[in-house]
Amino acid sequence: MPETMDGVTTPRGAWSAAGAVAGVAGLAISHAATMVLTLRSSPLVAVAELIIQHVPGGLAERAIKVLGSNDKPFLVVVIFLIMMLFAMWAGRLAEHSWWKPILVWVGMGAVGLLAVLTRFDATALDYLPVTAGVVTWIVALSFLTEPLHHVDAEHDTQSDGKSRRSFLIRSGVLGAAGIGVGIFGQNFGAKRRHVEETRRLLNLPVTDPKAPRGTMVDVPDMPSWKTPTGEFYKIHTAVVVPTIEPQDWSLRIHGKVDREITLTYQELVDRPLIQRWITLNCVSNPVGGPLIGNAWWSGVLLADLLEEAGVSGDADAILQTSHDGWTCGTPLDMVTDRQRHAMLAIAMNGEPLPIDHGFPVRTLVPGLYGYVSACKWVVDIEVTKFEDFEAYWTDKGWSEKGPVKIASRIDVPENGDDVETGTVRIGGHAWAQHTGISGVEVAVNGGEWTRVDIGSSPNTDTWVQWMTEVDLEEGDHTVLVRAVGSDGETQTGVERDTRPDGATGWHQIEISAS
Ligand SMILES: Nc1nc2c(c(=O)[nH]1)N[C@H]1C(S)=C(S)[C@@H](COP(=O)(O)O)O[C@H]1N2
Ligand SMILES: [Mo]
Repeated sequence: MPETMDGVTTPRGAWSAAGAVAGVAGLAISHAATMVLTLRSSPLVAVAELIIQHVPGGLAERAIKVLGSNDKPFLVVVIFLIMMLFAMWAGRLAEHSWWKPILVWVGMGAVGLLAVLTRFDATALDYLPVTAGVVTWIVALSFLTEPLHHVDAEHDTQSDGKSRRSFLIRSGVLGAAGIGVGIFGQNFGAKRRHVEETRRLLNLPVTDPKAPRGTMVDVPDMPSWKTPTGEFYKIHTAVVVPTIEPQDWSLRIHGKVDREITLTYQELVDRPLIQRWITLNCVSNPVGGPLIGNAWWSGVLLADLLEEAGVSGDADAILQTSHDGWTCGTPLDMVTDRQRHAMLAIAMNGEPLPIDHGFPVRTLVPGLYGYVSACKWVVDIEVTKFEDFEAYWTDKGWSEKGPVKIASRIDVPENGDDVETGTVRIGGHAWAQHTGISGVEVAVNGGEWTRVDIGSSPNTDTWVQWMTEVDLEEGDHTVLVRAVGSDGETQTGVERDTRPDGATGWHQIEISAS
């Protein structure tokens, strides 16, 4: 084909070029996604690692001899070039078929997925960069080749010139966008890595005690009373969580106060610290659900800071704002009450807060659901009135106030489990933060409510574990649990949805004994 396109050699070449540009764009996106999510390595590198892992020893040795320590970068470049060949092939296939290129992209994606998911440190997020890359490939190729479909290679007409120009412009835009996103991802990832490093090097004067004696009941497979940080549930609206260097953090306390306060991280850490066991839970936790955790938190008493600021008489709320713009409103009397121990937390289980749990500083108010109190990455506290603002979730149909409702859960056995007939140990948790739990009752197969053993708790702000033994004959059985608060209130069996202010109802499991 003798004809040339401006800059691109032949129409055939244009289809290949479209494939190559789409290929690079997809790789850039997957790299950006990898960096933003701070996963260890991009899918391309994972493929290289997969190959290295399965290459016969002798061959690997020879490669190392020839290439020295460049063997890995070399492999990555080779894989990149092979992918480019496939990408160009996909581009050429697009001339006559819309689905054949998709098969090529999905095939490459499948290899990438295999590589990232078979790594020993694979996480649930690892499929995201691959998916983002494949989607980009498919969309970018159809975007690029759309003008090419209007080019008539045999007869050069004026409209051909337009289509070609359109193709070149699209390639340029897409290529630049891909590179831009790649660089953003790279920088962002580097920033998170840097904050991660600062966090790791922080030496805070905090402790990390074991669960106090008597808190744990003796039931095999019970989750521990103290939730390991890595297992603590996470809820936030931010797609990309804030990464804040402690030296860049400050908190402004203002509004209806006598003296506005601005605190730096160092000033906060230098203040007297309090440390407490506190159970935090989410208003969206369904009956029996997992959105609850118990940790050892270290921080500064909010009541002290608010006293220094001097709150004015007609205020009834604080409006907290996070670095990412998320907001929540908390009753003022609960954060000025010293006995409630509302705090600006800097550490969780003896370590600086993990980034995902609000590093460097988050709020905790025992007895309130997270959505009205536990502001992560908190940077602003305004003393104000409830009637003067709408917070993030209250604006979306959730209740303005969110006191924790008394609740209980069966952890062992799990719903649907098969157990052996005879004596079966059953265990779980019960909570009513800042009120406390005085008892837990269990009913088997619709029988009478029976009091069971409960573990101890260091304060009323934590959950308690409970356990009992029941005799089960062969067949299906149901177990129900309910808690009794230290205020005498028995947990209601009336079933309510999580919205607007927290679920109610008894947790029930069905198990079968054989
Ligand atoms: N900045 C910010 N803070 C937030 C949220 C959020 O979306 N953004 N979610 C809240 C909700 S709904 C809960 S239940 C808790 C969860 O805290 P965790 O992720 O540390 O378990 O954080 C609260 N603080
Ligand atoms: Mo929540």
